[in-house]
Amino acid sequence: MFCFQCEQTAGGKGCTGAAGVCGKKADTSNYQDELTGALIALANAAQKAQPTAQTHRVIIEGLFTTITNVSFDNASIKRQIENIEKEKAQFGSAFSANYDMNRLWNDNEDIRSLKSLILFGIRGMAAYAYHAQVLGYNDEEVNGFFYTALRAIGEDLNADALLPLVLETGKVNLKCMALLDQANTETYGTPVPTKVPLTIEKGPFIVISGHDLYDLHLLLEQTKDKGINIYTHGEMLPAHAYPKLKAYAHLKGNFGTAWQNQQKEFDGIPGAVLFTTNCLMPTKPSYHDRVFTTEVVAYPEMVHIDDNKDFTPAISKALELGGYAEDRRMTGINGGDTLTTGFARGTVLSVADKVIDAVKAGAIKHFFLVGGCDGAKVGRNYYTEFVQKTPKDTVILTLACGKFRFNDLDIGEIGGLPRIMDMGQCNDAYSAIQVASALAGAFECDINQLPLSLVLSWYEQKAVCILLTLLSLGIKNIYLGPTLPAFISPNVLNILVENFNISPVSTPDADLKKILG
Ligand code: FSO
Ligand code: SF4
Repeated sequence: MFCFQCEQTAGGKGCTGAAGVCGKKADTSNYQDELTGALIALANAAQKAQPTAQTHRVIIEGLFTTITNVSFDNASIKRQIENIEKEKAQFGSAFSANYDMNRLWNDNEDIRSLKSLILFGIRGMAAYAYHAQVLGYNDEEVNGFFYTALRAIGEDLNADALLPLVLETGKVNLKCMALLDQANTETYGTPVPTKVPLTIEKGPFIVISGHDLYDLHLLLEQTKDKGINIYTHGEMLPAHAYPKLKAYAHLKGNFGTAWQNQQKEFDGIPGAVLFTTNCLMPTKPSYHDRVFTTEVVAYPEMVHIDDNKDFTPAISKALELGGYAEDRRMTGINGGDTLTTGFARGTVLSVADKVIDAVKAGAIKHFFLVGGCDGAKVGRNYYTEFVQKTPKDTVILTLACGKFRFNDLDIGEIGGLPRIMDMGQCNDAYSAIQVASALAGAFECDINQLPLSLVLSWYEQKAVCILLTLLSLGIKNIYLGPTLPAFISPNVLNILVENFNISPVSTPDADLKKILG
């Protein structure tokens, strides 16, 4: 196996040998490569034909499956490869041979780096396209780009040809995040600021993790009047802010913190856990029997809820386990009892005048977007410390699961608004971009001239596509950590530094000093 797509890759270089750091076994990794090679062939075969909605679906599901911490299950990956072959066969004479991913892994390091940015970027984007699709939202440009990008990975292209495609990946991902934003808000309403308790009430409960609001909605419907409470986990936290989801009284609160703590937090949990997307970690025996997967998430011998979305197995398990005997007070990383979410573009833009006045009056000196993924590295304390050290006249916008490092902190308010504002999931980077564009418009300047700094944390491939989106918008001076991706070669890094002045995070004090002068 060879895999270097995530931040925790072995030795900061690549996972090889029997298994990856994430627990993905060598044979699973090889099947995922085979799947990707088959997708490239399908994209080639479909070039002169008319791909159907089913072809799009097969491509999107295939890419989504290979994201870190999504699938550990060879059987389901093999089924997907068969589906790709079937789809390809339909295009008859346009048959093309499957691409051997080792050609990519053994390529010149700059070509490999640029193609990896494209491949990992479209993997992340595919997850967003998937969530939009299940709500009935599709975009031809987004769908079409998956084929273009896959074909490019299989072709002999030089750096000059690949570089524009890297930025194009980011540009199309902006469209994809906009599509998902539209799907989520038109279906479930505009998020409103919402306080989310961390206490788990006594009685049966189900914890739902991941990004898919549609799955949460179906689960809420199937569990109402059953005496089961529902708690979000990880990236599902922002769901509490959507009016149509919030309306369910049994959507009670949030369980635990970010993904990398799940083996500890789910240890012996007396409730069921449903994973709708990443980030699933290998389970421990104390809770293996109560974890359920759906969509493309899969784990050997774990009950998978298929497309008919009958959550009965998880519901029965929750009832059987019965939950805690008494209400259980849980806290965030820093001891806080509640988390606040729901500061997506709708809310922030509705108070834009107030925010602009506060900036003009000097009450708000600077905005930070401290967002992205969490992970296990010790160095990630940087983000907690950074937030704690920001001056009182600054505002922290945040999104994705990295915020669990600091979202239970009370660092005060400015003009009636909390200083930490959670904009939502990673895909809600779209909201942050909309807010930044609106501020730039109000101040008649470029986004780069705003008193705004982006301090980002990455872990998996969704962070890759979002980073590419920010670069495609010409956003400069991004701080990225906890370490730079292994798949960025020194030459490609030079390009990023020269054109975008991207820099690795150093220490909170040094970076704050640099930013605030
Ligand atoms: Fe995993 Fe976290 Fe949202 Fe990342 S839960 S690590 S950018 O935030 O993607 O899925
Ligand atoms: Fe290693 Fe990350 Fe790949 Fe898992 S996803 S095998 S940890 S690089």
